[in-house]
Amino acid sequence: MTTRLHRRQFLFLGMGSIATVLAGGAVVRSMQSSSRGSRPAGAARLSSSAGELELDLVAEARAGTIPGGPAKVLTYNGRSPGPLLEVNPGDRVLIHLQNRLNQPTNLHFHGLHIPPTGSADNVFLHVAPGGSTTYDFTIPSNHQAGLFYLHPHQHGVSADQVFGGLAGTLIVRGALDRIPEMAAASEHVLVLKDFASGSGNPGSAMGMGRMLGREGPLLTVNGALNPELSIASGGLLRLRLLNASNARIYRLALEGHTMQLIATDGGAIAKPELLEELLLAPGERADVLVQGNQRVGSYSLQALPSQPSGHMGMGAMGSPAGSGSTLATLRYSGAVKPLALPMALIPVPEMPAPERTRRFVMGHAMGGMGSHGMGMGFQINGASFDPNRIDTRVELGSTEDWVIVNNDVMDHPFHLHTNSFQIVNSSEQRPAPRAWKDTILLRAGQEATIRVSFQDFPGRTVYHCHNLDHEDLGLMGVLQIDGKPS
Ligand SMILES: [Cu+2]
Repeated sequence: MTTRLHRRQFLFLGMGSIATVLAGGAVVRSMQSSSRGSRPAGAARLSSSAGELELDLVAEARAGTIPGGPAKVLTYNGRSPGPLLEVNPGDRVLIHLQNRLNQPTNLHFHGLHIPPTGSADNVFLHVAPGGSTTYDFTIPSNHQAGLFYLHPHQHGVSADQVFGGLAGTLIVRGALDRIPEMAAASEHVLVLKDFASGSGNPGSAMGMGRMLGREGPLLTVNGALNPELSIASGGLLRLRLLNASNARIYRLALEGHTMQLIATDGGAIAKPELLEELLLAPGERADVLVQGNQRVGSYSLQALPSQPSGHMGMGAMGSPAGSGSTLATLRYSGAVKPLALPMALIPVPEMPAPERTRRFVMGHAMGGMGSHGMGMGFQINGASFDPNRIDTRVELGSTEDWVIVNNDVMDHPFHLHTNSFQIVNSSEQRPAPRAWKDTILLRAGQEATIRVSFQDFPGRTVYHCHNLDHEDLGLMGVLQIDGKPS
């Protein structure tokens, strides 16, 4: 049975500013392919029509096609990454998930502000091998435009399944896309994911590899090695980046070019911010604009050597050594009348004052605390994940500051489900613009304060490390949001 949401859901995410942008002469990107009725299997992109997106999503292992890559890749509808879904605020989404894996699975809609319960973003739902279920939810009418991430969240095997290839993307269209300069840009979604080499064993890692979080040596973009992107001289390229890797942290730079940051995990920022390079931890997204203002030629999108903290000199297992790796190649092709950068994007409202502050300390303990008896248990505030225990109880409608402390020798990207947050304080030196985030990287020894309002949706949800091996080994807590939806 599925729960249907007939009610429109509302949340506070700066609607006043969206109305201002709409009044400014917007261009609506036209929607392609209709899904209603036809539900084409195997399509690379599926867009909603008439307020609904319905699709079958089949999770299964297929023969790998990455040169030098694993013999088997885990796919959605035969693809890794799976189809790109494109919806509008207010749309109903129906996903018929079929599990053709040999282990249970489920879906998490990373970053979406939808209920954590019923048949929506419910990570406590499990779909047995051979089984199926229907995810059925409505994108709130005032949801932020952004890039969101579908992936399995089956505790204990999340990392196996994500490292094996399961990932999907979902775009919510909105005011950001209607800003004329944005509408004029050409857009590419880039799913960054590392794969094991053919000789590696992608599934069920044990011991150290699992403790550090598995990284593979093959750095793919949308499942391909070094794909080509084209940009016109004078043109504007919008790159929508998702780190769908299990553990790898990317330090990205585009040869010969700067990037302009326009959106973070949960949506747009107020104005473009110049970036020389971009750090992207697992689960994080970034939207950048690139101007085609250099000499005609080819330029590489590079993954520069990251600086893992890891006191044991670890955290980059399987990383290419030395200088950067080329992830993709940007090639100039044609010319257009030079396009300008947008001057203003979407204001990010200041959050209400917090009603209380909590502290979350991430670390690990030796001695079989993990749910899989690996002799290693990751913990938050001294406890490994237990789905039957509520770790944190908050009131619907309240605002809190959470101090997240990484007391460990490894890096931990902290992710909160259901509600986006703002970073109010961090050990990073560089001041960051106010932004909507759902994942924040904490290097070993770092701490940060995030501010979150628990809006619209009561129920049980989770927060965890997005190094998914760490999550599977216990670095996750249960959040209960008490209250009645308004
Ligand atoms: Cu971690």
